[in-house]
Amino acid sequence: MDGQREWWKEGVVYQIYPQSFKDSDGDGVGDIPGIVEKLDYLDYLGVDAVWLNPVYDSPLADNGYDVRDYRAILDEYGTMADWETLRDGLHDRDIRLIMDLVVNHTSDEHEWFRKSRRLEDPYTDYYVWRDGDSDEPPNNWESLFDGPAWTYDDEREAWYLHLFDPKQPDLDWTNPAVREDVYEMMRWWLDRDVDGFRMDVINLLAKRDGLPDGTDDAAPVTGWEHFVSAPPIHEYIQEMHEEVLSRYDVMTVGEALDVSIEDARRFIVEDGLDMVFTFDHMYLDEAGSRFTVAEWELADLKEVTAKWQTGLSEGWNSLYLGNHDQPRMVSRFGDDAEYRRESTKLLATYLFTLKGTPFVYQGDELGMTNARFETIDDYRDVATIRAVELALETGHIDQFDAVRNAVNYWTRDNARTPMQWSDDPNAGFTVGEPWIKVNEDYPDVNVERQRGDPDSVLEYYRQLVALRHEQPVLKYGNYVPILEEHAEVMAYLRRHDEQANRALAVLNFFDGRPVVELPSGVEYDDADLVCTNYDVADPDPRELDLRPYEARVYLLD
Ligand code: TEU
Repeated sequence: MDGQREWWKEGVVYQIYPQSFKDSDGDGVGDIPGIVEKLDYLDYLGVDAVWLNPVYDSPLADNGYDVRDYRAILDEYGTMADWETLRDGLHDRDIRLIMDLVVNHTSDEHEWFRKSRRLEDPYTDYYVWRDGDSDEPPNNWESLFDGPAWTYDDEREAWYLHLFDPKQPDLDWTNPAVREDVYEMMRWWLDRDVDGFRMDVINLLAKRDGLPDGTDDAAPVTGWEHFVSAPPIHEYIQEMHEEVLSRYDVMTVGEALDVSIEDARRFIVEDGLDMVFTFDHMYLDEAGSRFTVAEWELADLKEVTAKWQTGLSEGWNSLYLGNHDQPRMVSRFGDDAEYRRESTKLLATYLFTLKGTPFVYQGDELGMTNARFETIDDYRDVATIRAVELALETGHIDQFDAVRNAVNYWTRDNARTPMQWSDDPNAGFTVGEPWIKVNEDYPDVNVERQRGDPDSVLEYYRQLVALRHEQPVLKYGNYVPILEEHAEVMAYLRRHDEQANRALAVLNFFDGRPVVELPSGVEYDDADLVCTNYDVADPDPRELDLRPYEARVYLLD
């Protein structure tokens, strides 16, 4: 059952990281007028919505995920009037605007926190404060950015919780006044015609009553089981729905770390979110720390794909292979050297032919790759810098070189290098000094070069966006895996229960040349090849002699 038809089930979302998209004034930092300059590019891509990473006033300790004022635009990014111009420019082109909602924490420079640490009412209990000895944190929880999740505040002479950086204190969601203030802020934006929210770490808002010590040794960080999808998280989201979301026609997608199918189902079916971002596929190459990398296995990718495609039957999936926190998808799941183009197209085909809403991260539509950072000074990401500094400090590593390759692989800065517009200096991103290194491959990989070239990754993405719009079976058809045991090829059908037409995707995930025999029992006589990343002389799907990273999509009548 697909429930109602909705625009966000039928469309494609494009994610913009404002700091790195386009700089209009030469200060080296992307900005809102820069995005406005590129509205026609978004229109040309054909996307239906933009998810804008945070543009709120912020000291940028975590690039905007540390909000100082929810109702103001960061100076470097522009003004509220610029934001309105962007919103209207998007709406004029029938593109929706999804804002980032960051309400697990604020910046420590937010007025609420400044007053809270001075014990000023009504803000005294807006954050998770605990009294105690300055040398003994209230519990053993660790921050997702390394080190303890508690910092002792000399001003208030108490500990405050921060699941991320010390400059990102966690709000106390048990306090009804906090919740009401957040809801009011959400209504404030919705009344300004935003079309929805991407909700940052939405399943971390609730902390288990009593804040017990973490005991799960296998958890990514200590305490995990007490703040990831912990009670009463579902009650909070239901309340948010009742108080805010149900009153507007909007799209929501909650970032849900380590979420189970059952919790995802509850967030969507019972609590009223439209989608969640899941992480199983983002954990496939993890080996317990940011200083190691595991090789991902196709069998595992097939397993997690099937798990969510078939497991969330009452809800709706979000589909993504990269974002501003992740390595570039082609450097991770493809081959970013010899088969950069082919493998990017292959991954894009996977993304666009599954059931759910595809999210495209800026630059992926060009096949942008991980960057090469030479020294620790090249990094900008607080998570990377903290991890390396702490490891050096504690003697866990004795020099950066020992972990350079893994750090280079994982650093969130890979996704944050400037968008590559042309082969002008700095990829046409800025005429100034960019805030972060530009990826050296820009003379080759850029919009200007790819636009209009029928073989380019960019034109391939456009074709996929259009295909998605045109073919109901790609939107609503169910996922039926085939060739499940094949070591190199992933393949599946998309099928409507009530209609005869189907789609077939065959994806060679490696650089070999597998010969594939499709299972019998499916009628291939009227197979129409609608999308592929190679010239195909013989489109008959019964004779599949695949080339490296070859992808084919057929419609079957
Ligand atoms: O991300 C949540 C999160 O846990 C990731 O940052 C994760 O730690 C990272 O992927 C390392 O693997 C969200 C935002 O997307 C991220 O940019 C913020 O830094 C974080 O929340 C805090 O707001």
